[in-house]
Amino acid sequence: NNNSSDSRGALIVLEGLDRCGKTSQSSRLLQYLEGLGHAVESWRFPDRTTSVGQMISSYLANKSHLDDHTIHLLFSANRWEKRLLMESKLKSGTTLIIDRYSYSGVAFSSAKGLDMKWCKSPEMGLLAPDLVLYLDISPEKAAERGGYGEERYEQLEFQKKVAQSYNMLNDASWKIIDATLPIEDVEKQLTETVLDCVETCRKGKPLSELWL
Ligand code: 2DT
Repeated sequence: NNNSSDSRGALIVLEGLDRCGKTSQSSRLLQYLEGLGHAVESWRFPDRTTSVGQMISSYLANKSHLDDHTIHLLFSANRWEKRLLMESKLKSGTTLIIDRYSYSGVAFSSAKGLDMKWCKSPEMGLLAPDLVLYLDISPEKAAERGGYGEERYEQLEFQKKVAQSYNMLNDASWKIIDATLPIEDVEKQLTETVLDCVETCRKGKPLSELWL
């Protein structure tokens, strides 16, 4: 088994535009790793279950209005309130698969015109992902998949700006995956990369912090 006391879990993040397939791929990854006997959990941000998360949820549903900076800081606070738990899970050997993280935070807020450096600053000190899987799809193709919901941000013009912001964020931890391939092909690419990452972390790669 991969769970000796001195080995840690991997922090794996899925990012991408709305309708890129993040959510179905994270549940496939979860099942896959569980099937191999790994300790693994799947999380998502925003975490709408906390009181900060409920404020975010109401904002996204257009039930409340907040200044752009204010909502940005709430998204960040929603990650900070999970940081301790995240670190202890990882240190105890559990791999976390996270649907959206700080990159969504920066990409969506800077797409509104907020300064990117300002957007990154409240993320400083959060745990840095070991791997960011970016599910790459054009905004037009994502829109064709149909069913943007009713939430704020789920509009083609805005998603185009988000895509541009994402393009400025990719660093060494990123792996860009063609999200237009058939779902099984996307999954295959993800599982290969993820296994590699889990192994590297298990062998003692140190945890690090944003912003790298
Ligand atoms: P979901 O549809 O995946 O629940 O996301 N968002 C998300 C931000 O603007 N900032 C953030 O920090 C995060 C994590 C992306 C809800 C929407 O919230 C956006 C889509």
